[in-house]
Amino acid sequence: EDGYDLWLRYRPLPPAQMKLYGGRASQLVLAADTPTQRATRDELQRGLSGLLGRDIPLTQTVLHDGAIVVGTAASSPLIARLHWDTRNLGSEGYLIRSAVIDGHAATAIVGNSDIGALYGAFRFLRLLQTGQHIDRLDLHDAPHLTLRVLDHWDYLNGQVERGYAGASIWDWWKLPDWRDPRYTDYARANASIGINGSVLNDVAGGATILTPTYLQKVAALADVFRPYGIRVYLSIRFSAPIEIGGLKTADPLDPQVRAWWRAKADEIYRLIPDFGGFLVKANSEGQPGPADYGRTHADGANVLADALAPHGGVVMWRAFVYSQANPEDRAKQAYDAFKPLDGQFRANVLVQVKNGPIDFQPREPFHPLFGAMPKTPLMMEFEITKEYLGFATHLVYLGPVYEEVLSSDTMTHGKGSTVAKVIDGSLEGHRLTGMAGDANIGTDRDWCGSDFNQANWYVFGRLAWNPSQSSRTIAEEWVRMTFSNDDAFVKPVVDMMMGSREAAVDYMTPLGLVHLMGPGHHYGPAPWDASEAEADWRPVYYHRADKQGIGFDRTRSGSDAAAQYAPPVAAQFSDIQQTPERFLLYFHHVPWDYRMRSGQTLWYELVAHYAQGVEDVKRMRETWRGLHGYVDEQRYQQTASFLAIQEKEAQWWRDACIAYFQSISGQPLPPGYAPPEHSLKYYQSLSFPYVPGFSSW
Ligand code: BDP
Repeated sequence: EDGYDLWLRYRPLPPAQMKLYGGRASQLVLAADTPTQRATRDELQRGLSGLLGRDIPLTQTVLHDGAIVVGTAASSPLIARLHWDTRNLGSEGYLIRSAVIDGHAATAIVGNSDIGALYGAFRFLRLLQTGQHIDRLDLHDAPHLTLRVLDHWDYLNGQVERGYAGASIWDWWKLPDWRDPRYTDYARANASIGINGSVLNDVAGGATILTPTYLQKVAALADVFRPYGIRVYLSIRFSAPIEIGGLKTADPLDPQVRAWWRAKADEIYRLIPDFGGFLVKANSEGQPGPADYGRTHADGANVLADALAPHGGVVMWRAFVYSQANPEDRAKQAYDAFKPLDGQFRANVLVQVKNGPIDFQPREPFHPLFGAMPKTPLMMEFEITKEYLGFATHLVYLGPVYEEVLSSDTMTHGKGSTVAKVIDGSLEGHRLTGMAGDANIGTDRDWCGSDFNQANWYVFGRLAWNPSQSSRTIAEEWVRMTFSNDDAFVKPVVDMMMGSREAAVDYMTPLGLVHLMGPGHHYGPAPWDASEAEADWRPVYYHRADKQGIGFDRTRSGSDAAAQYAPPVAAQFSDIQQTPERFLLYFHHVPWDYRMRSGQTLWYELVAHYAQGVEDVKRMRETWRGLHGYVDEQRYQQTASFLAIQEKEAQWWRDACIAYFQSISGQPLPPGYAPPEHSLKYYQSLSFPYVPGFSSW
């Protein structure tokens, strides 16, 4: 097994389960008139025949017990006759119910739209894949967010920025004529977890994607995705009116520029009537933007919004901005730039905010913009690709990262004002809502660079559907579908996944440290590094270690970034006693001999966390070794080898960081902790000329 099938493996179930389900899957009754209905039929046939080991006949009517009746009241007279109330399902929800139809026991999978029925079909298959009972079903579900989108950081030349799973899966050269079957499998996988949008190109790409030639290619992909309920979106370059439009300016208030964007939007919608809209990275890390003309982010977003509005498109305008001219505290800048603009964006603009204020670190507090812009729909941006978390090989399940942020309490409307409620619109009454994930997909056979990285794509989609779910439950689902339903396998693997993020935090950036990674490529430890041209790209800028202590003072005596949170949260983060230790060095500069809650000194605890991270990875290896018999050889070996790499690199992180911080603190190693294997000089001398996913090589 090479992992290509993802969680849609559909291998034969154990005989006992097959028997249990057999009587409940005797025939399929559905219409196959539209592309989505045919996709639904194909998936159910593929899934049921795979899982149950026999073909399930398609019929027009219910002939005997065990029929699966699928569709909408409009597509199926049988469903229409049930007269079920489906109003709470919206346009993408579904219900699955055991019922008597034409005198026979049957299962009905019902949506208000073909897409709802398709989502229901995937859910029904998941029930079988995860070993659930299906004889007395009565469940319904509908997405909590409107836009559930993958952002591909793919360049048109095939490179994927921060991609560790091969090249871009979009073959722009052969499009639009050759539609690789992989595009359909991509759409199936996304639909199976409810993802309904795909931004095809990198936020830092050029304007070529908007030329007529490329729009034809984009339209071909949109055609492949449409039956699966997935819309395409494009990242645009703000200066496109100059680069491909021949204008002298891209000033968003210039009438010619406005007209250019309107005409461009009209052109796109002629080719792609359900085009989703634009994603924009502007005035960030060298990208052009409205500030080049003295205009605001709202001015920039609104010119695009006005062009898209007649067609129903949206703008996803990123808040990931920081000005390198003023690096006092990068963590404060997005809030400072965007908070004053609340209320100035058009109704079809979402401001897309990264989960934390720095940049997808192993751990950061939630972004202070959540809850701070009540008049503006804020869209969550998570990173699925593991840019700061060991690239392809380290086993780090990101569910806990996402869950930790989504369940954080912004306190902006009192207790219970979680980030999840900000982004699902319930806190501030927004109907337009969304979540974006920076994809980890490439041309590798297993799509994501490792089997376990697939879980991060999976959990992103499931949380975008409903951000209040538990990441443990989702991990368990994924393990059952991807590997095995055997509880003796599932439990230890889920435990291993759930602990994996904390392990990585411990061996990379414990106690609230951030951004200690190698400069530029972000691989491996480099806490000593001060080589970057920009102050706020240097690890030393973030940890601020000196003879006295370590950490970034973000209280009133420092940058006061803590004050950007709602008062109760600000008070907590400003008070060293109340700050959770996991964020200690993010908010405070702390003396090495500071007494931690354990009674030990900060220095002692720092070393202990680094050592713990390595121990955890050793335990993960042992766990996996104990599960050899449950997994096919190919996937077993890959994970085993990758865990060996992870252990080696966790040790490297531990040793390099301890060697460096010891050189600053001058403190002896606590008793019982082995000294680093090599000298600090050795770790500092390592170099990595070719690192995947890093655009400047
Ligand atoms: C950072 C990446 C950089 C991205 C940037 C972004 O290092 O490659 O372009 O985020 O999100 O995490 O725009």
